[in-house]
Amino acid sequence: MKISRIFLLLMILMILAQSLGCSASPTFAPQQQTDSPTPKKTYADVIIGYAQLGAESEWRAANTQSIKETAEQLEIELRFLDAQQKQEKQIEAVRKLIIQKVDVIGLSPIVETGWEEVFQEAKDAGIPIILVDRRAAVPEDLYVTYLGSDFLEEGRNAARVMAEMMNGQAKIVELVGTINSAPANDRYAGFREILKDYPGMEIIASESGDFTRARGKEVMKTFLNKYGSSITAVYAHNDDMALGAITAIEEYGLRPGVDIKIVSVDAARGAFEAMIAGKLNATVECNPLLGPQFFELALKVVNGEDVPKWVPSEESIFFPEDAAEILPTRKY
Ligand code: GYE
Repeated sequence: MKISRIFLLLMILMILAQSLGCSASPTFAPQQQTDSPTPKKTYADVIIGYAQLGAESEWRAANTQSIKETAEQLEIELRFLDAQQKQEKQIEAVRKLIIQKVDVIGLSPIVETGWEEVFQEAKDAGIPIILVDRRAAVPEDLYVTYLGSDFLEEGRNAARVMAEMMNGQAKIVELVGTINSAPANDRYAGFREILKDYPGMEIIASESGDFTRARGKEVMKTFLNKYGSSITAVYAHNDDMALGAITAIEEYGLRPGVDIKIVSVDAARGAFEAMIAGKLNATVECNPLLGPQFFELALKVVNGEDVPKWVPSEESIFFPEDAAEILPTRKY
């Protein structure tokens, strides 16, 4: 029958038209855009965890303050934990932050080794790790980036300035930082690398003062009891130990900065005050104000942006002649 054929044809045409998307009754469902980028996260969207190693020095106090202050300014939710200078506590802190499902974990590893297991746990949980201030000896895929100083160069610079002020002749005692920490390892190695070219510069004793003023003083006291006034120079891996050594030298009856020359690392305010008083001869800068760069990196990482594997901080060296002028401008 003609009419039923026409009807059938019309039906087929309608079904075809619908399947091609030309429906007579349009729907208003939003179109799916497959190529639209996911919106970028802002500081308000992230929770950042930080496992600080402790509060051993002026440098560390400034570093902690920089991280906390920056988080406040940027209104970031920061979970800050302090490991009181114990690796077990710092590992525990990282685990706590993993459980809390923070977006990024920042940490300054107290020592270089022993991190693989807990970093792997963070990786398995999908939480990126940013190393701040100190490196860890782990495969590169276990952390996204390292933000911090060139400690080897700091050690080299300390040797260069000491060789110059001692005219290449010295009996040096060395106050080493925390054993097996990245800054102690590199400041030790960098110093020796330059000293190879100065046969008159002799390291007569080297011991750890754990980056603290109290230990620096104690160790210097034992050096003085053993070597007395044959010591002509002190190389301290940080200002706090140098300040401890200054007290020990004074108590021993010698003049720090005059009878025994002292070079240290950090360039914290206490070092400037000691230089103004003529008791310290140079300090090699190591910048602790890493908060702003850290959070900037953290947000980039959360948003999947590329970051370099190492972001070095810019640093210089300071001497007593400029100390009074520079001190008021120092932020730590
Ligand atoms: O030099 C020292 C601190 O890791 C660079 O640690 C830091 C060092 C700093 O205790 O004062």
